Amino acid sequence: MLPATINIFEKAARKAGRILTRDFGEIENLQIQSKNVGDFVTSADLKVEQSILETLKYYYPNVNYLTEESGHIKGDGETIIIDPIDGTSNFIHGIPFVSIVIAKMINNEITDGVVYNPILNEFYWASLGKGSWCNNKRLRVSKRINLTDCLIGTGIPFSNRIYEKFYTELDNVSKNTAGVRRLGSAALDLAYVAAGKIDGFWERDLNLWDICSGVLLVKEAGGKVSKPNGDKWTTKSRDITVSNSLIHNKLLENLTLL
Ligand code: 2AM
Ligand code: CA
Repeated sequence: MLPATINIFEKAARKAGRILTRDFGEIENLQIQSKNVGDFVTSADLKVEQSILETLKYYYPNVNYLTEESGHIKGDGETIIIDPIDGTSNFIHGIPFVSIVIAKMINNEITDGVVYNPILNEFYWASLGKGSWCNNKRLRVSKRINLTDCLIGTGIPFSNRIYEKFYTELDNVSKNTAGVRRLGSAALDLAYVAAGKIDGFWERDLNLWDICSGVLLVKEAGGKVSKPNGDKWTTKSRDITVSNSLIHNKLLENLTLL
């Protein structure tokens, strides 16, 4: 049986997922605005977020809400974090690698999280101490021990500040692994590490709504989460490295040069 929180998150995600899927089929009619260079918001992001908030506020009227499109909505107690569409650029281009993210955080610890891709019908969820799952199937990270056999995900930074550093790391990781993937939704990248599809992932300058659920998915599937310099990852960290745990140190060796 699903934990009660996940049950409610699933209800909100599936309802909002129908809006996302409908608009995915009509992408030529989307209204698109640019928040920053390369950072877009569509009418679908706003509608999906409103739908999720509407469902959740019925069950959780008094919690804090931290969302990608409305920012910090004041309240007290625990916080619910929402990214209505992670992978907005993919969405705009009709590439079905997109997800809805909803997570619960208590005292700066993620306790429950979902990542839902309504186009591919993949519903990932994790709850503290209850494991990671996708559509009723328990997830485990991969068992690969040699970095040279591993497929590693990443995201290309949007900030000029870390651009050069990233290309040094990309050069290292490309030379020492079986390949690098840049899929475009950090939330799904982390879910894919939890599912053992890819063996690790790193990216810098992300927001908590991109990675909140994914961090718990990776941990509950037996993987490891840290900062790229090896320090402990916290909900305040903007940079992240995750892996199947077996290759973690080897992967970090490629990231900590600068
Ligand atoms: P989004 O699709 O919700 O915007 C891909 O590398 C990841 O980076 C996605 O999770 C994406 O989330 C996020 N992202 C997109 N634009 C960004 C920006 N300008 N700064 C930081 N992260 C961004
Ligand atoms: Ca996002």
